[in-house]
Amino acid sequence: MSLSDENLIDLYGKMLLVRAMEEAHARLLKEERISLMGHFGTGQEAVAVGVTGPLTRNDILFGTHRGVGEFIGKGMSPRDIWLEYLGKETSLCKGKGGFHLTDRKNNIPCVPGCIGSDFSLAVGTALAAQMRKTGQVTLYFGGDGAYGQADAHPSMGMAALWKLPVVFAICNNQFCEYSYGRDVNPTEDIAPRAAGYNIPFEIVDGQDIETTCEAAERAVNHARSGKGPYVIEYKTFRMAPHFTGDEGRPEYVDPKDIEKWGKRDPLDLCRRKLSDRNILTPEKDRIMREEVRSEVEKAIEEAFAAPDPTGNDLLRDLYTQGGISHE
Ligand SMILES: Cc1ncc(C[n+]2csc(CCOP(=O)(O)OP(=O)(O)O)c2C)c(N)n1
Repeated sequence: MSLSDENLIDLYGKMLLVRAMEEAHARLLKEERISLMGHFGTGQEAVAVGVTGPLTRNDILFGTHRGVGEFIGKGMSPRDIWLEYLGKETSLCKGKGGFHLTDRKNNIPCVPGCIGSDFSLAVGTALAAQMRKTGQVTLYFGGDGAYGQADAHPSMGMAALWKLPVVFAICNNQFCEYSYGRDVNPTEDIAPRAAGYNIPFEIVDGQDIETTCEAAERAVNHARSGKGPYVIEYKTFRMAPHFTGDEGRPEYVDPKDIEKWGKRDPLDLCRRKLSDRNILTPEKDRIMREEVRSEVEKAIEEAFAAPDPTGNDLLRDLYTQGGISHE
């Protein structure tokens, strides 16, 4: 099974957009036009874009602090992200979100500051979908570090017991902040823990967009068809430092790993596939990159020009009635 030409080029475009967004973020920090730090997902684009590939807008995403991949994949626009990053009055959270992206219209409830504290929220949205029979799947997308948090286990246990429509996806980028996973995890793989809850799991290559998206498709179909939760572990590597304030401290990263994983950059791999299928020429690639870059620049300039919130705006909309929407 392989993705259609149309699907593959669409996912490539999304990965280009993710990388361009994060490169622009880095540049604006360097130029001192912004002070918002970033945790970039360079090298992990095929995981974040692939895992969200099979989701509909109606499905629910719990994403991570690392970059914009899954948010772009779920449908957030560069404009909405930059308005949020710059804390503008016209942003989705009217200046209250920052880099913890939240987008009600795309069913992205929150990114918590406390890693892994949202596992039980994902079980809650999956339970609500099951009770309301909405057909929605919840995707909980977290790092290998997040899956070491205590709340992961009762959440997986309840999801399995009640056969809830939730996919637990693990982005194993081999780091938890400043430590290699091998120094903090007793096992090399995280996903087999699912067996303890009788949840099916698989472990797949995180660099190949077809593999990442197809694994997500199997998981989402399983959850949507009423069979309960599913776990996928994506093997990838964090090419960026933990965060933008960490640039000068890469001493804990083995340069051999950077060299090895750099050879399997997900954008390069996808470009090669597209070229092998004769659907991407170097010229078309150049045009796609240019279009993506100008889309990002336009979003940034629009966000800079947007109004800032007033003191009163910051006290508005702190409580809501309703919650997750469903069609
Ligand atoms: C409960 C908690 N402990 C520590 C932190 C600080 N922290 C922020 S990101 C991060 C690393 C999390 O690792 P992982 O989930 O693997 O994601 P990655 O950063 O590798 O993408 C840590 C420890 C936090 N935000 N919350």
